[in-house]
Amino acid sequence: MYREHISAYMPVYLVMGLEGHGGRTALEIAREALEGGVTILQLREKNAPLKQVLEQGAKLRDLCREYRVPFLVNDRVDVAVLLNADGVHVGQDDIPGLAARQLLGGDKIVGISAGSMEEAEWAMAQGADYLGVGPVYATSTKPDAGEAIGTGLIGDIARRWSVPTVGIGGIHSGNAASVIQAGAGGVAVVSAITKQSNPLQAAAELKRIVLQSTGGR
Ligand code: TZP
Ligand code: MG
Repeated sequence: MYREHISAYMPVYLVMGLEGHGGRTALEIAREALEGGVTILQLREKNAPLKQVLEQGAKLRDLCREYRVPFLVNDRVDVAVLLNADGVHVGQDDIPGLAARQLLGGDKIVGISAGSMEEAEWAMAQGADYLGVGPVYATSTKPDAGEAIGTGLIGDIARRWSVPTVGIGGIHSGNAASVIQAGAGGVAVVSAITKQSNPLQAAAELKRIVLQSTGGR
């Protein structure tokens, strides 16, 4: 049901893992972020045992349901199915979008990463519901993210397709407006929310900036 309104969920896209929240639980951080106005949440957990991912993922999913925001799973279509998530986000080397959709069904969201026009073309051919474009700026959250690409690709994509996009990589309240002005429908962030002492306030500030910068779009 979220899929048909996907662009409405782009503004503040929270990407988070289960660990590394400075003594706080992922669930606590997520609740505050949702309270602050996060519009979609992606569980991106690369290390934890699957048992833990399923247990904690179910709690995050229920929390997202409470706040009526889509809950997505990074990479793992099997985990998304088991958790009855609202969709997946996959990279260029993960399960292809069309295959993910085959497993998930037509009402689920399939988001795909793109760091170049060629990758965007592939993502569009794979039926992406939205594109995660980046890394826009330098980030230490994903060491293998590659060189920052800036906001140019976001504009190029917006001129070519009507697909919603989120910028990702090194985005914070100081540069979020540029990402939106370039044509993105939202900003996807990890540290700008999860690493802040007040995730609620951080999310609310990002939302204010994004909504202000989208103007009438
Ligand atoms: N994909 C491209 S950059 C990135 C991911 C998952 C990490 C973004 O993290 P941060 O902390 O918002 O820079
Ligand atoms: Mg991936």
